[in-house]
Amino acid sequence: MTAVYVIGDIHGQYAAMVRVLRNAGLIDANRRWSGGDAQLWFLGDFVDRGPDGIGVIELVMQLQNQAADAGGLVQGVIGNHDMLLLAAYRFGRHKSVVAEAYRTGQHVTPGTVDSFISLWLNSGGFPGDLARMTRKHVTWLSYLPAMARVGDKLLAHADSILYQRYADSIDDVNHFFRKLLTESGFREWDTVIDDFSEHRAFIRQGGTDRAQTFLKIFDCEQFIHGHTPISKLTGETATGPLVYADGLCVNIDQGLYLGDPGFIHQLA
Ligand SMILES: [Mn+2]
Repeated sequence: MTAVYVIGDIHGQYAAMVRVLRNAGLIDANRRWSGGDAQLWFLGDFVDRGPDGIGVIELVMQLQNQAADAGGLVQGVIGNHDMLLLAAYRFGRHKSVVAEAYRTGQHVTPGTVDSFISLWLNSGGFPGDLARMTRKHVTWLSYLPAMARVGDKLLAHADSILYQRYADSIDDVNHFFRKLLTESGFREWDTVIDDFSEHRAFIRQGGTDRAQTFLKIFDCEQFIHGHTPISKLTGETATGPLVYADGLCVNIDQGLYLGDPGFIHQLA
C-alpha cells in the first residue's frame, strides 16, 4: 500500500513547509524528494500571508518532478489565494507599480492600484510574489485541479459548498475550473473568488447534513479540506487534523501563518 499524505495551506511559509516535509521524511537535507513512491497532496493556498509564495511553488514544482521520477506523486489543488494572485497577474494593470515597489522596498497602498491587485494585497498578498511570478508559475497554478479523489476520500481546498454550485462530479468541477483559469474573463473570476470567501459550511449549524449531501454528490466517504485554520476554530495550537461532522470532514489547515507549528496528515 502506497503511503498517501495531505498537507494544508502553506501560505508562503517556505521554511515551515520545509521543516514539516523534512520531519515526515518526504524530503532530504537538500530539499529533494525522499518519499519514494509515496503520494503527497497539497490542499491549496500556496501563497499570500507569508513572504515566499513563489519559493513555495518552485519547491513543489521541483518535488513534483522528482517524485514522478521515483514512482511517487506530488500534486496540488487550487486555493482561493492562488486564484487571487493569478487574478492580480492576469487582470492587474499595475503589475509594474508592484514590481517597482518590491525593488525599492516601498509599501504599495491598496486603492492606489487597480481593483484586482488591491483585492489581492488586502487578502495578504506579498508584492514580491507578483514581482517574481512568471508564465511558468501561472501555467502550473492554472492547470491545478480543484478537487481530487484518493480512495474514498474527497480532497479540495475550501470548507464551502461552492464546488457543488458549478457541477456535480469531480471531473466536471475540474473542467469548470480549468476553463475558468485558462479562458474566462474577470467577471467569472470575480464570482468564483467571491464564492470562495465562504468558510465553515460543514461545521456551523446544519453542517453535518450539508456534508452528507456534498459527499453524496461527489460519491465519496470523507471530505479532506483546508482554508479555515484549525486554531481559529478551536482556540488552541493546531498539531493535527480536526475531524468533525460525525467524522465526515477532516480539516487540515495547519495555520502556519498564525504561528502554529504545522503538521502533515497521513490518509493511507
Ligand atoms: Mn483559503
